[in-house]
Order: sequence, then C-alpha cells, then structure tokens
Amino acid sequence: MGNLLEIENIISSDKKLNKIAEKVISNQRLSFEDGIDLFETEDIYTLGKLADIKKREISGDKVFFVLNRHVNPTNICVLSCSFCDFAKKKDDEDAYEMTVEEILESIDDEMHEVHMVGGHHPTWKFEYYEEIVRSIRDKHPNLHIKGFTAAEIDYFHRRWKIDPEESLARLKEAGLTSMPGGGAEVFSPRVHKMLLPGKSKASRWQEIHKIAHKQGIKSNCTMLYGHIETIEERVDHFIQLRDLQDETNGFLAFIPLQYQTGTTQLTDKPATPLDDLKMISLARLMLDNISHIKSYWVTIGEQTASIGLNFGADDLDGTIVKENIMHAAKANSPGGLAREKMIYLIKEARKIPVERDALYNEIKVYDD
Ligand code: V47
Repeated sequence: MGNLLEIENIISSDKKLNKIAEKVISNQRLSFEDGIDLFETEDIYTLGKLADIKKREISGDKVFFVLNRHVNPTNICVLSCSFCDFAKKKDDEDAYEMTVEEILESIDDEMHEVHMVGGHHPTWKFEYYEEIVRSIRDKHPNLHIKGFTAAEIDYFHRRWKIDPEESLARLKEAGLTSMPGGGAEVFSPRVHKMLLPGKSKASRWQEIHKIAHKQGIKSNCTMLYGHIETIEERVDHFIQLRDLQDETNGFLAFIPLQYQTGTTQLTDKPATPLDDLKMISLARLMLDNISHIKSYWVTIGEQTASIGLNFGADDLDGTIVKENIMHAAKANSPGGLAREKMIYLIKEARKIPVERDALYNEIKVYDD
C-alpha cells in the first residue's frame, strides 16, 4: 500500500492520515475515529487531495450547477430556533406572505429547478401549499420542484393532522419532484435541545426522509455547522446519514451549511475558510455512498466555494436569483449568481462545468 500512496503522491507527515489514505485508496469505509482524526489533522493539503481523489472516482472532473430560483413563500414561523434570523412573527414589520400569483411571477421558463422552503405558518392550510405546487407545475411542466424540508412536513402533521405519508403523496401528486435537505441541523440530542425548542427531533427528520424515499421522492441532506456543535457530533451526524443512505439510497447530495452568525450570535468563533474546506473534504470521504457534495457559495462565499471544488465538492448548487434565509442572517455573498459566473468559477478551479436539473440529469456540458 505504501507504494500506492507514493504513486498517488499522498505521503503525509501525519501518520494517522497516511493510514486513512490507505483505506480511501482501497475503498474501505472510514470509521468514527477516522472522522475525528481527519478533523484534527493539520495537513489540509493531503486531506483535500484525498477528498479530490474520491470525488474524481465518483464524478470525474465534472462539477455540476443548476439554473434555479429560491422561493420562500412566507417568513412567518411559529418556531423560534435560536440560530434563525429568517423567521418572523405575524405582526413584525418585515413579515411577508406571497400569493400564488407572486410566486408564479418570480419563476421563468429558463430555470430547471425551484427550491421552495418557508416558515411554519400558523394558519396557512396544507391545501394552499398543494395549490402553490400544482400551479407551478401547470405553468412550467418541465420544471423540477424541490420543496418542503422534513421539518415542514412534520409541521403539517402537528398542525393539520396530515401524516407524512399522506402529505408527501399529495404533494408528489401536485408536482413535487424532490425534497431539500434543510431542517437536519445537527442530529445530536444535546444540540437539538439547546437550539431548537419545539422543532421535531432528529429521528423524525430521518423518518420523514425514509418515507419520501419509499415514495420515490429523492432528497438532499445537510448539516448546520460552526455554532455550538462538537467535532464528535459532526462525525456522528455523517455516520447517521451514511447509515440511512445504506438503507434507502434516496439522497442525491449533501450540503454543508455554515452557520451565519447574523444577529443570533451563537458563537464568537464562526467557522473559518479552513473549517469550511475540512467540512467539504470530510463529507466527501465519510459519505462514501452519497454521490454529490455541494460547495454552497451562499454561506461560504464564492472564493471558498471555488476552492472547495478541489477539496471534494462536485456541485456549486445554483444561480438562486434571490436567497433569503442566509441573507436574513447577513451572509456576505451576493443574492444570486449568473450562469456565466458559475461556469467561470468552475473552469477556474480546473473542472468541467455541467448544467444539471434537480435530479442531476445533465443538460449541457461546457467542455470547450
Ligand atoms: O434548515 C437557518 C439553515 C436551512 C441559518 O437541499 C441557517 O439543495 C446558516 O436547507 N446560518 C435551510 N444556516 C437551507 C437548506 C438548503 C440550502 C441550500 C440547498 C439545499 C438543498 C438546502 O438553513 C435550515 C437551517 O439549517 N439556516 N438559519 C443561519 N443563521
């Protein structure tokens, strides 16, 4: 094996990393302890290189992006999660509610995906959400509608007694094609208890994704990092996601979401670019059964996101047009990126840009 590491030119001064490298090269699954060692390594270059080797095994030199639009129908939310700047109460000055017409106006035919998530509205009926999805589908039959976090699906049950089997089946019938990964936050019961009063438990998030996968609805998964969570809790989160994927094979992509301190200020030590790159690399190495890892420019900025494409990520997410959740928490990134900018960032990272739809069907390869 020593030889193989030499051929790949990945000999590190960190002996533990060399051991893990041997496992990666010979396609062995990484353990919890490996995950901790990877987080603790000071050799970020070898870590990135290993993750890039793994990435190339899965998607070659391709890096995906999608022409999409984020739609957040309302920011009114019954919850008060301590990390969230987006949620407002009905009487707040900046609370808003969108009509179906306003939502339709914000979508054009060039897009391939609508990403729709919103607050847990106290009085909007489930039927209104069905109407939104159906209206988008009727007006844009070729558009993929990725919508509703597991937390929203759980809320429909708690608020309207419509269980996830029924709400997901009805939303699918109305036109829903996949689900975003939000609401997972960090699975640790300790973190949930401290940050998410009233939000459904991690086990419920997992249960709802299982139900979606059973119904043929693919989904994404996420981790919100850089607040009060420990390294052990991060690695445990990865392993729980990997176990779930072994069971259902329904996850398309993992998105590391860097906590934006905004006004909630849960930490005075927000994640640094180095931490962002470690998260991307670890995701690629630990989640050996999830095809795509996003370098989410909205939370980590265009610069780090572009570097992330050489640290294991194979997806730059989308053009988005107008992002609300992270920008409510004062994210520094622009509200949206043009297609040309995404192609430029990917090419500059020496990768091949591939425009995709929400299910990773390739629309156009920019290999000129
Ligand atoms: O679940 C809320 C997060 C998530 C903050 O599936 C915050 O393709 C950082 O899930 N700082 C929603 N994050 C966004 C989301 C997502 C985004 C992009 C792509 C996909 C996908 C999913 O936003 C929430 C929560 O974890 N969030 N507040 C904050 N201050």
